[in-house]
Amino acid sequence: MLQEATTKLGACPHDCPDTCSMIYTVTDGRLTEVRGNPDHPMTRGALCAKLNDFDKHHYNPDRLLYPMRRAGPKGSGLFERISWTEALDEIHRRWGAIIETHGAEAILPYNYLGNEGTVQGLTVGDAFFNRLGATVAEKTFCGSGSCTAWLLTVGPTNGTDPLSFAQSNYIVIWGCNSVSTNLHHWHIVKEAQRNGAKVVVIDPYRSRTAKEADWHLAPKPGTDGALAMALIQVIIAEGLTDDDYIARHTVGFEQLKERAAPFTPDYAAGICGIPAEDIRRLAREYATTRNAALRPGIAVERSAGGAQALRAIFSLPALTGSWKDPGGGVYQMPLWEFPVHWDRVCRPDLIPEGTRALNVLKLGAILTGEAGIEPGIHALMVYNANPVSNATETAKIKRGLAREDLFTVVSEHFVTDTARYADILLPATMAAEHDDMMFSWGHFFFTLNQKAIEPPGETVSNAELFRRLAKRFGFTEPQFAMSETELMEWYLDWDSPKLGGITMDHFREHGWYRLNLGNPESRTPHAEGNFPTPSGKCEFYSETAATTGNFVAPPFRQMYEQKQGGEALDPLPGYVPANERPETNPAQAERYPLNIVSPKSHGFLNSQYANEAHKIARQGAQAILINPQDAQSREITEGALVRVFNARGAFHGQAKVTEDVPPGLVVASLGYWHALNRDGAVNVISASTYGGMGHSPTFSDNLVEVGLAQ
Ligand SMILES: Nc1nc2c(c(=O)[nH]1)N[C@H]1C(S)=C(S)[C@@H](COP(=O)(O)OP(=O)(O)OC[C@H]3O[C@@H](n4cnc5c(=O)[nH]c(N)nc54)[C@H](O)[C@@H]3O)O[C@H]1N2
Ligand SMILES: Nc1nc2c(c(=O)[nH]1)N[C@H]1C(S)=C(S)[C@@H](COP(=O)(O)OP(=O)(O)OC[C@H]3O[C@@H](n4cnc5c(=O)[nH]c(N)nc54)[C@H](O)[C@@H]3O)O[C@H]1N2
Ligand code: SF4
Ligand SMILES: [Mo]
Repeated sequence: MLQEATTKLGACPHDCPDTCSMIYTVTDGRLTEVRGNPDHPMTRGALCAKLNDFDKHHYNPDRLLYPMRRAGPKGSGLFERISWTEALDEIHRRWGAIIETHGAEAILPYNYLGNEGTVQGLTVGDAFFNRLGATVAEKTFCGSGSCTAWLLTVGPTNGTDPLSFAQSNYIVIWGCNSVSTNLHHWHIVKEAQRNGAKVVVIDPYRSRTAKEADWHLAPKPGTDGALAMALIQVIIAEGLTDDDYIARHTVGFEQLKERAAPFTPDYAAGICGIPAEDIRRLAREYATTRNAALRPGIAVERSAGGAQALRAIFSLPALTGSWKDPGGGVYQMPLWEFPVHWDRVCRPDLIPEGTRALNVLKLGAILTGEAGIEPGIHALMVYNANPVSNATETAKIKRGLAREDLFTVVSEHFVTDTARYADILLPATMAAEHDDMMFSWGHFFFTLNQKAIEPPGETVSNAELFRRLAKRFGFTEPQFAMSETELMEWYLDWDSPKLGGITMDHFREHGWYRLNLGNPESRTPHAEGNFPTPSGKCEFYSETAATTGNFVAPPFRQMYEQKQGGEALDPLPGYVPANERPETNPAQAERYPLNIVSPKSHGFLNSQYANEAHKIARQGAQAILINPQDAQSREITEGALVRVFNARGAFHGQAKVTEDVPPGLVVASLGYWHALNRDGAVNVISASTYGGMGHSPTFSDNLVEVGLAQ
């Protein structure tokens, strides 16, 4: 007999700014429907194309359901089933021997944002690995450069509320493909557009979002700094500044003015490729329209000068006084004001004194020994992450993973490109099978995810995985025995006024809570300055940049304040040329003349869903977008199989010959699996070089050549 359907409140687990509130329907113990929560002011009852059949994802027959041990050569994908006891025993034995011979720092945890929950996400294993004494992994794939730039300029503020964009009259979306990557904000932008707001998109190619804009401006990738400095130059030179705001709430105006002076529109046009007249018009329109908002995406940081460009962009609203307007200011990554006790989550106090930190953007060099570190890495544990798809220089990572003397543990939903190299594979639960509390980097809501169904097979949540490991290693700190619900209770700062006195009961009843940060319709957090910087002002000139120097912001090097700074940074924003552009690196461009950008796909979530036939069918095979001029000179026709390559590697895709990309640029979206492609995927060509700040990646700062496949 069929039972009545019941519902539970869910939250999307993905690394997506929208963090949707969901409703799980369960019938007869089975997840039968997942839909958007209609009560949630951002979700508004709708999920995106990736998640609208999320229930089916849970029942994918390819799911990893049991612990496995490798039963073939590394990378072969051949495994045999073992028990949890065998798996934990083997991990305990192998790690124990490595610790004895090489020290615990020879163990490297590699986790990222496969799940971004407070309990199951980026930080879930930190306390355990800190207690073990493993190398601390610095993970700066996403947002690190923008966050360093944000903290230096305006401090740890949430900035503008995405919901406030309903009040905006002028919206600049800068390096963000909102239609695909921030859909629930895009709805608000469209609403403002219908009410008369002008929507400007700044993107090197005609993205889905650019196609829906009122005005698309296409800078060459990695040249945003020149454009932003020119906007500052025009605003100052033409007297469009809010002098009272500048005098009361900013530091370093005179120095910024001097820095910007050479960036006339004509000069900047020569660098970024946008006509001078358009630069002037953008500056004038932005500065003279009240309620003018900026939405920079993550993509801007992905070049040598990305973070410096962002500091210039973050300076704009303080020059024009747009922070005074509801629907003015900047919507960046509003994660700073979530009241979470990150020190309890990560337990930095457990890190043995002097333990090294390694940045895993360099994973290939670390694993192959090229990085020359001592002790080398002998054990790797990957969870919430798929570096072979998503990290840089991935051919090198594969070579490192193939090392016979490397003991690799991977916790996963599927046998991904990375999981194929595991010595031990551990099966992980999906969202409807465990509890979690989501914070957000795209809005001001905490969202509860309730376990709705029993985990299939022998899958366990990440929190349970680390409970089991801690027990096997004999760790007795109370945290290692806490349930998911106990962890949430302990992690959240319930006394914070931002939580308005609520308890867990509120979440159980409603599913979400909006932080007490003011009404989005009238909210102007920096109308009177109040920037949480050392000076309390918006810092065009940052003393911290000069004295403390470069740093990696809390989310990316565990959630605690960075203690020491790095190399000195420029105290002012500015333009820093890209590493790999024909103008800045002519020698390399001789062999590899085209720039490549590799943004997010519409149909996958990073590498997730890219193994599901119906999702691939909708997204299409790996496409290489190329301008007709570049295609013609290479005898490439529409649909031809092409090879994209540089000295770091090569991958294949189908040519899409289109005016959507300008000459000199190709676009290949992220996510495709090596195992399902002809060979490799886009990150085989990506450099592991750091961007200018926060050890950000440089995914938009690479040169390649494209030719017909053999
Ligand atoms: N070329 C290029 N490269 C990029 C980017 C780009 O734009 N271009 N973007 C970068 C950015 S911004 C990011 S955030 C990174 C993303 O990099 P990743 O965080 O590695 O991305 P995902 O593919 O979302 O997730 C990785 C894996 O986590 C697994 N997973 C999901 N949930 C769980 C769970 O609960 N438990 C366990 N154990 N595993 C789970 C999934 O099955 C998936 O295989 O990629 C970066 N790489
Ligand atoms: N559908 C979907 N949604 C996602 C994800 C996904 O994989 N798929 N991933 C999630 C994650 S982890 C993240 S970080 C966000 C990222 O979301 P976004 O910030 O939107 O990042 P991207 O889609 O990588 O790039 C956005 C646009 O920036 C452009 N761009 C690239 N380089 C430059 C540059 O140098 N300057 C300028 N001005 N523009 C540039 C690209 O052409 C692209 O159209 O999306 C999240 N949402
Ligand atoms: S991926 Fe983003 S838009 Fe899609 S359901 Fe999840 S949070 Fe919402
Ligand atoms: Mo990301």
